[in-house]
Amino acid sequence: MNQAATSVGNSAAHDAPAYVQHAKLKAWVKEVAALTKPDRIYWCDGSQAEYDRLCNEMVASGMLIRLNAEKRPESFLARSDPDDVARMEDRTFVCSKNKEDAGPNNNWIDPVEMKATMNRLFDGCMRGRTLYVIPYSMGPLGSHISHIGVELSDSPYVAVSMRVMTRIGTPVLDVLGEDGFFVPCVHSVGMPLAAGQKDVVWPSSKAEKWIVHFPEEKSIWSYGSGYGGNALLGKKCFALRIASIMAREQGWLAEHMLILGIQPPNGEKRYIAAAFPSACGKTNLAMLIPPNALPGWKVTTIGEDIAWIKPGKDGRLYAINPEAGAFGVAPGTSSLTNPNCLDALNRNVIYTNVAMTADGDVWWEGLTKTPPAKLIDWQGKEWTPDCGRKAAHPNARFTVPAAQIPCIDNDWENPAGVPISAFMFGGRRSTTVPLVTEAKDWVSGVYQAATMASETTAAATGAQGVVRRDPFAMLPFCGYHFGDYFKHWLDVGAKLAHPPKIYSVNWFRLTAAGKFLWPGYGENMRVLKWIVERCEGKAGATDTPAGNAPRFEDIDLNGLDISRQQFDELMSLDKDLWKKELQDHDTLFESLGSRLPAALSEERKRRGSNFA
Ligand code: TSX
Ligand code: MN
Repeated sequence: MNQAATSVGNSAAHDAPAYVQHAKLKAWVKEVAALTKPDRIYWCDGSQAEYDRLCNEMVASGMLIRLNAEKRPESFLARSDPDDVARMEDRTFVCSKNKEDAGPNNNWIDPVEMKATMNRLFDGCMRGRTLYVIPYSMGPLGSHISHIGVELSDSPYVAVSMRVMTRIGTPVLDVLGEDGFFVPCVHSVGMPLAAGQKDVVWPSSKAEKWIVHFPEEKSIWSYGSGYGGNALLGKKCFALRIASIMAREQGWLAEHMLILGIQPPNGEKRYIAAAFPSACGKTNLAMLIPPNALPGWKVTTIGEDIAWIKPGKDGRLYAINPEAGAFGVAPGTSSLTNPNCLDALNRNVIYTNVAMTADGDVWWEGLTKTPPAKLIDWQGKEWTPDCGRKAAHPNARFTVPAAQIPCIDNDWENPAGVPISAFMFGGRRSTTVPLVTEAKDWVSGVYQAATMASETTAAATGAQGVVRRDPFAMLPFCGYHFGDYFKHWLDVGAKLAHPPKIYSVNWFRLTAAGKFLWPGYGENMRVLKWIVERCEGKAGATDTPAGNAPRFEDIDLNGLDISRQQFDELMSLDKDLWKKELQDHDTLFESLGSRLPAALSEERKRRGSNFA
């Protein structure tokens, strides 16, 4: 970005503005500035005017393209460097003092060594740039379930994205007061500018990228990437990895879950929290539209990616969405798969790595059945349907305020949270796992969640149909040892007077001929209805080795063309496949060593004899 177009730093000589009352925050910003040596420091106030100004500056620098004002008002397109397009799990580290505490589910480097590496990399790394100070709240301001972070970043794209995804600015400093707790987060794209050096459109480090967490300090350092979860540190780094550690210490849960509200035609509204690995359609489920065949049922959205969940004095669990926006995968999102989401994307959106039409609209694979005859692809190159390349990057994203989701729940910003009636754990499984089962008790439900798995899709990994264990859909996000995490879940449940019921679901089972047995999408409402009616004590089930399962007559299939025989296939348990499945559970459990809770190995033994 050229200097003339850059926000004037609002703190002369690197001093904080007078309204900043928090001595430790001021000292930390000074310390990081002394290390990183930015040209300017800018404290974000979080206002609309500031957001507009930063976006305009990025349009001037070429980092953002303003989209068609009629078709996509107040919306922008960013094109990242082709080497900076996704989270980097192999560059993500949890640097606990004790290696064992990070567990087999995390990369680990000794924190003393890592601090030395960070001090070397960050020395002078913001030269020629502005350091943005971004105070943010994860969760509604002042909620007893919320927590505050402060991200220091040299990317204006991060500053504006954080304003969409979290609550930022001076109101956060007001809540923080003189000595409130915050999670310090330092981020640099890792490309300092020499005097007079022209910037590139998407600065990032070619040499090295690091996403680093210090559990004991509760701090986050990220270097070299400007993309998504690598750079918007409130999301995966804080709200999942660091928050999962805080949650264990403090007796709550930080989970990779959507939260939806279900209003039956006659009856009490219920909330369900659900965990799915990537490529299972979590955002689609969070915004589901019930089929006409189930009149009167309504679904609303609290959140579509992360849930912070705390036990209440009444013995129930209460959840908030710590985020204020959605950073979702664009490809595959359409008026067929997710009309609510598509409506939300009409205005005030930051798109990253989607394709652009000649008239400044956006396009991605799956948006329309027939692609436009000509596009500018995600790399800025001319594109035609027969050119053999994707128009949008498969991990192209939209960044949209949650308030714009048409089905957003009235209580989505309720500081008290919403009471959770049930947890759902799902995966993409072509065989073995039935459409839905209910765990008989909390321990059995935790076992189901701990052993959940998903088949990889070609889009994600290049390899199709490989089963990967992804406990609680937290494999890339749990900030500590999975054995300790399972134990924490067991402990939380044991203390609850009214624990939520726990369900396993699978929308993706195939016939022998490779056809989907279940229509999915809005029709998943039938499964949600059965779950709500189970919570009300109204729906029936039969006892199976995999848990309580709906019989054909227990689940409302009215208006669906599914025979009893097809339903039985969808729900069937294959003894040989389950024996193999249980052996795979053993492999996971063995990797956890002595930190595997005894209650789970006992549950494993019970299941072994159930399937014998
Ligand atoms: O998001 C999905 N959900 C959840 C929706 C609330 N997807 C897309 C997954 C990729 C992100 C699904 N795909 C779902 C689903 O429930 N089910 C399927 C599989 C499927 C795909 C197409 C059809 C049926 C099932 N139907 C036809 O092709 C006509
Ligand atoms: Mn996610």
